[in-house]
Amino acid sequence: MKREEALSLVRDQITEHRYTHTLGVVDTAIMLAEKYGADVQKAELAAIFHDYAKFRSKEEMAAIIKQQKMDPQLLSFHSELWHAPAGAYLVQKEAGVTDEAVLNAIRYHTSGRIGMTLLEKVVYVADYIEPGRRFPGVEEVRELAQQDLDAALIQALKNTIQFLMKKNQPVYPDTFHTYNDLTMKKE
Ligand code: DGI
Ligand code: FE
Ligand code: FE
Ligand code: FE
Repeated sequence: MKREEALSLVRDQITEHRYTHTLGVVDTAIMLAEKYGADVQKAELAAIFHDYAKFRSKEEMAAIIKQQKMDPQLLSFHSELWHAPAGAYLVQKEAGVTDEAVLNAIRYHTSGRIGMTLLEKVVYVADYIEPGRRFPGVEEVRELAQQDLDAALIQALKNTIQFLMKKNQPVYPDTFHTYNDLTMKKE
């Protein structure tokens, strides 16, 4: 699919603010893919579609998670997590994206997973550091992303887990598993 066609499909699904965020993720994902040797076109496509389902109703996303037999635990955790797996499904169904590597980068862009691919890491980190993001700790992750993608990803996960814990919110197990997996692999 061409960039412009994909962008116009996404633009109809999300708010203007979220669309601006998406354009930032696209630029950042392309930059990181070039830097770390990921497939640039796949990174671009995954970034364009990563928040496709962000404004679907909770009811629709929960129904998809049940019908498609996704991790049922998701439903016990914050609904903010649902747009990633539900989005991968909807992008396949409605936009006709079939590339599993691209769909997985969408599916795991919020929680991560054990054994993340380079493409998945690129999209995860791009989502976290795109130029429109302004939250405590983002600058540190931006700097790490210039040197070491895994270090940037670990720091982003750490910030997310700490942020959730400070608010007394539960942390989805895959978020912890991803943090542990990457931290144990680092020498
Ligand atoms: O969709 P975005 O805002 O661009 O970013 P995202 O998809 O990475 O994250 C969406 C939200 O999900 C964010 O506010 C943090 C939250 N989140 C990420 N991991 C977890 C989580 N929430 C819970 N409860 N548990 C998690 O493990
Ligand atoms: Fe998202
Ligand atoms: Fe993210
Ligand atoms: Fe996003």
